Amino acid sequence: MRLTTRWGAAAVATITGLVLSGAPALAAAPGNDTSGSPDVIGSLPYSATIITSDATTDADDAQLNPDECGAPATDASVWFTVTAPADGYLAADVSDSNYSAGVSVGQGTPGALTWLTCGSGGTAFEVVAGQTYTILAFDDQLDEAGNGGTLQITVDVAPPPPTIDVTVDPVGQFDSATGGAYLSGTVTCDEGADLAFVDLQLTQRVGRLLIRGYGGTEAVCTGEPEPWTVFITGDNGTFKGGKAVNVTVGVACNVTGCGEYLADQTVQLKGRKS
Ligand SMILES: [Ca+2]
Repeated sequence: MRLTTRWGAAAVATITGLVLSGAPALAAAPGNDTSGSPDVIGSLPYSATIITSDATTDADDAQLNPDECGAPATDASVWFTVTAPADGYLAADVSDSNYSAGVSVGQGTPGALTWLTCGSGGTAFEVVAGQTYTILAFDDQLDEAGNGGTLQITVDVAPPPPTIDVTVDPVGQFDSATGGAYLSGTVTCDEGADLAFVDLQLTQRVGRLLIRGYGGTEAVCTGEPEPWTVFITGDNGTFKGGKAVNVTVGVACNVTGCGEYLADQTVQLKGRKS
């Protein structure tokens, strides 16, 4: 599943104008073109293929595209509702459509919808059991062409954002040949994370200088503690034996969102044979 969040300003800036295709003969708008007649998603996982070439956009769409969402367009929009089977997260994915599609999610009745979140290609959203959510799927015109096409939409339960925990060994090593320092530890993050990394900032007072360096590594998320080692060189000098302060940032993301870890600690640097 490929999901991205919101629409970036750079992407919006590329939109120079909409090119609307002529309506083919014998065409008809899909039954869920307007907010008053959504397709009701009965059970999950849900998937559907809908020809949206003759779907239209209207004022109700605008309610689900506030400035915070920022979709360049909500052309060829179609509507769905889904009632959450349990507390947690749902994900709506339209990235397999044959045009640049996006989704936006809200709650309420048509004409009085409260926007929750949106995304190009899809989005995930937190849900409360028994509550009904409105999903709008549309042509966001990032491809600057056409009006809809073949919409492929799936809606399913999604995992919560992954958790991540990082440990840093209290003793690191400095390498007198290079002036760099090795820090090590473990990272524990939930299986299923698409992206995870550990970033480190190491600072050490050496004489009158505050030596500062940065390093990082991608993390493997298995649900178990996995070892990491990072080599950090000082940007403005070399590290020495003694105390140093380390700031650790860990991030792990999945389709729903990201979990973060942030901590600082004192580490002791000891010499290493190079
Ligand atoms: Ca519509």
